[in-house]
Amino acid sequence: MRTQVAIIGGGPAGLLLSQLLHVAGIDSVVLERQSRDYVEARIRAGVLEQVTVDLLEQAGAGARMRRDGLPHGGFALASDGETFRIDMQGLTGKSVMVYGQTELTKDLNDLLAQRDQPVFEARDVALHDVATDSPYVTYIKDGQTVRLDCDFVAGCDGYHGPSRKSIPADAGQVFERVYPFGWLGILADVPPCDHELIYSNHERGFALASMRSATRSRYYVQVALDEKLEDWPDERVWDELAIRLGPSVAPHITRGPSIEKSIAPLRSFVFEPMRHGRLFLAGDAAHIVPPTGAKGLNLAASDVHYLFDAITTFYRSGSQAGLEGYSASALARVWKAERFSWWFTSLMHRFPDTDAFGRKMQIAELDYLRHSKAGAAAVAENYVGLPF
Ligand code: RFL
Ligand code: PHB
Repeated sequence: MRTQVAIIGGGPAGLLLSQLLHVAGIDSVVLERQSRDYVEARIRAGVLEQVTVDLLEQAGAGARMRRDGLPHGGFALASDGETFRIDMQGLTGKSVMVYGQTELTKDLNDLLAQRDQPVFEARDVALHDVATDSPYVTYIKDGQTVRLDCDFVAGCDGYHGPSRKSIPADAGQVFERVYPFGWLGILADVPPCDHELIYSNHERGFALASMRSATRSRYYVQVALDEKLEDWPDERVWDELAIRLGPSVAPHITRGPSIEKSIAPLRSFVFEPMRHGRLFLAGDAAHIVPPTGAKGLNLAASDVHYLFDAITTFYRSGSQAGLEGYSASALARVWKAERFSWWFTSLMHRFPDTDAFGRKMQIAELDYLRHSKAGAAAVAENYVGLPF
């Protein structure tokens, strides 16, 4: 088989890239290890930046998001139960869209299905000769080994996929920070406690009130890394949320049975460069952010923006300039989102070594953001997403 762009991974990055290329008349094949049901059931991100919304529109995948997504012009920060609002719309003129990653994935999969893509349950995907002008990918489908020749390989296979691992160790550098806690997330079919998100710094640890729709809520609490899900029956999660979100929010929390519950560790990670020969990394394959800034999915989309531009420029004009510059352009935006996510995580969580002084610093900084328009504007500008 032959295609122009072999895309490894059918998460948001791979699906969006494939659909944008299709609209531009460029052929691609998406290889996804899991089944469609599995991919669409993974509960992850919920907040889209305007640039991500625009890219989905450009890909022709915006109709349901436009109808069902919830535009948010602000969010609340809470410090030991006292909340104040960051007015994103007023401070930046921009807003974000609350629309689940599951829904975005379904919308893109529906479009790709029209051309029999992605190839689901593609096993043992391996990359070959990516440092040459004739790269290819092999995989096993229904017991048969398939060879897929291509011009370019897009590594969109997430943190654990084979693409980044196929780059020789001496051809790249890893930058990493692992945080000493995780997030326990709960999804429930109950109305959200507020019309906007609430990020809370509490002495018992961080909590977040989020949502997927007017009838579906998503909440998180910071937990120690050795915590087990069995020790967190739903009632305990609701009790903890009520304490950490504070007395002004607690009465508005509607409890209900969880339809999903999981613990995710927090990590900052960047692999540089994001290109090796004809292999281009995009999304979680190249970088991870802690979820506090809601940037992971949005960075995947912004990488795709740069990569799509570079590939279309190459096929239209033969110019390699965009391909040569891809890693540097993408990384400039990645590092700013890494910084914001690291900073917001540091501000809002309880660290095992947070002493009385450290806690006072967090409270003073939150108090500063509450009363300083300049401080709040910097938070808002990063949260809505920096320009390309
Ligand atoms: P994905 O979504 O991990 O997709 C990679 C795909 O590659 C497949 N794959 C393989 N395919 C073939 N062969 C192999 N050997 C393969 N190995 C892996 C996988 O099955 C998968 O389908 O990466 P992508 O596309 O780069 O997208 C990144 C986002 O999914 C991720 O950054 C976000 O979910 C992060 N994130 C959030 N991001 C936001 O922008 N806003 C948020 O509000 C937000 N909240 C979150 C989050 C992530 C979370 N978790 C669970 C880590 C909340 C949580 C709790
Ligand atoms: C979510 O709704 O899953 C969500 C929202 C905001 C974040 C992280 C996760 O910062």
